[in-house]
Amino acid sequence: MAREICSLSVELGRQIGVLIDRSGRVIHVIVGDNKSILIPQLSQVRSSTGRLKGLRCVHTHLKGEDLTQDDLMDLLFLRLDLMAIIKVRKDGLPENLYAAHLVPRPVDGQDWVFLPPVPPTRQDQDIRHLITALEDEFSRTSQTKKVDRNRDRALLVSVTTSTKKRAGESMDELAELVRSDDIVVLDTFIQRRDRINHKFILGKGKLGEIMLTALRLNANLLIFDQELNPSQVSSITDHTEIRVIDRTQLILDIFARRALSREGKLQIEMAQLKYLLPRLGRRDDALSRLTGGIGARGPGETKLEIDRRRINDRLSGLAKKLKKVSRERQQRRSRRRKKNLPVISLIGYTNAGKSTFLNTLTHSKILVEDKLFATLDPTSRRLRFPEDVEVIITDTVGFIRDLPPELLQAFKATLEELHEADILVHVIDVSNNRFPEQVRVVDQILRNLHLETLPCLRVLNKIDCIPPEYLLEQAALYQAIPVCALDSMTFDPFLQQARQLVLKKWN
Ligand SMILES: Nc1nc2c(ncn2[C@@H]2O[C@H](COP(=O)(O)OP(=O)(O)OP(=O)(O)O)[C@@H](O)[C@H]2O)c(=O)[nH]1
Ligand SMILES: [Mg+2]
Repeated sequence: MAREICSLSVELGRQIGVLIDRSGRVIHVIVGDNKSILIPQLSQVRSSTGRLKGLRCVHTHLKGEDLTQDDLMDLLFLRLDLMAIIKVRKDGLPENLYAAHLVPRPVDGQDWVFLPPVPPTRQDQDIRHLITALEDEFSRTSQTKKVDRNRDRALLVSVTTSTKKRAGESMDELAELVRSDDIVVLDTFIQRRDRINHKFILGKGKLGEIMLTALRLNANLLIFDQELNPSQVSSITDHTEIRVIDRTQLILDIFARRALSREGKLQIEMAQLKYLLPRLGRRDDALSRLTGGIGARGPGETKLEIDRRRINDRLSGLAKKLKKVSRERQQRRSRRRKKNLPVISLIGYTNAGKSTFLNTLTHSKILVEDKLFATLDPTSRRLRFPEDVEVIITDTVGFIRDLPPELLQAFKATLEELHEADILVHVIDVSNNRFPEQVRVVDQILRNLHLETLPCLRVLNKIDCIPPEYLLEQAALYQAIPVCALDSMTFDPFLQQARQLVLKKWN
């Protein structure tokens, strides 16, 4: 076969390449120009269950050049079993075959090794043995990081203009979010830049480094700390097949997993679709490149338009259902109002301890977890203060920095319920070293929701985890009441102040 390809290649003056699977079958033929070939997206090609793609690329080089940097990048980005070139002589006959493959550990500082040149006819058997051995070696080297195969395994990436300290803190929070979504974190990369490129989120060199780590640690997901635009996403997915998501999608995913109430589920589906809609454009691109635009289309209508219309239909359907559900909620709420009790709403950054506080205050058993966004559905309980003042106390969804606007919009109805509160109690996790930033974020969200005029009591929670001197200092600084939400013995100062505020507002 090599002979035919070489003579055709010379005749056309173009490189010709073939993708060969492990049983030796040619599954794709590529015709390039005189200097390069462009390997198509292979995401739909299922050819191996191993770490490598299960495909090798063999192509012609017409001017006697060695494997190029681009060839090696393709080898890496597409996780090819092998990248090989055949140098073709002027008379159209094959010279030798030159090949390179990836290695689990760098050899002499290189991430790939070159095989000695061989006549092209003599490759097949040896190469198959070589690839089997390579797969074995790759899986053996990552045994040290044994992880559950069913869980996603991610590399976290931050490309940022902010300071090292802030980038690190933000990365820590991203890791907590990732953990809350039941994903394993394998490694993190922080790339600081003077400016962010709006087309390419990462340079090819850095992307190469990340892909190599992904291959060696067996990661299947890249999660970016920054929201990515469609062009930045495709600047990665055009070259590699690894899944890419950003922080917003991660938060949406956590919410989708955790929503229990019908209203919550509707709200999240809406937020996810709204996030998806402007990002559809590029997807169709990739799709039509793969399918050649055949199938799944009505006359005169592109696949993209159909998807858009479906999503828009679904969105208006959701909006209707939501309206109905929130009417029902309002009826419930006005029934509660008739009981004429003051309402205290607990608010605060996610994981601050709001639900724990409510549980201990009212002897309830709302789900409490050391995960972000444990609570999505608002819950109310009655609470009797000393001397028989009775109130309703409600728990809400936690806040977070850079809350996706789609999500804020979707939860607007739930959050608007906060307007009914007589008093807000802002629960702060003083044991978290990022808490000052978290307080700022919560105050800002309250302003955005026009809730800043409500009386608000600040509570410093988790005081069991910090030294007393530090607590004194911070309580004075934030004019906040210390509590340990796990221990009702610490609640007296809070109960007294809350009671006073209620009586003042209520009489
Ligand atoms: N040590 C200590 N841990 C606490 C305290 N209060 C809450 N926690 C822990 O903090 C974690 C989060 O508590 P939650 O009550 O779920 O926090 P939340 O504010 O409701 O969080 P979201 O619902 O996710 O917004 C849990 O692991 C709690 O056990 C406290 O006073 N001391
Ligand atoms: Mg909660």
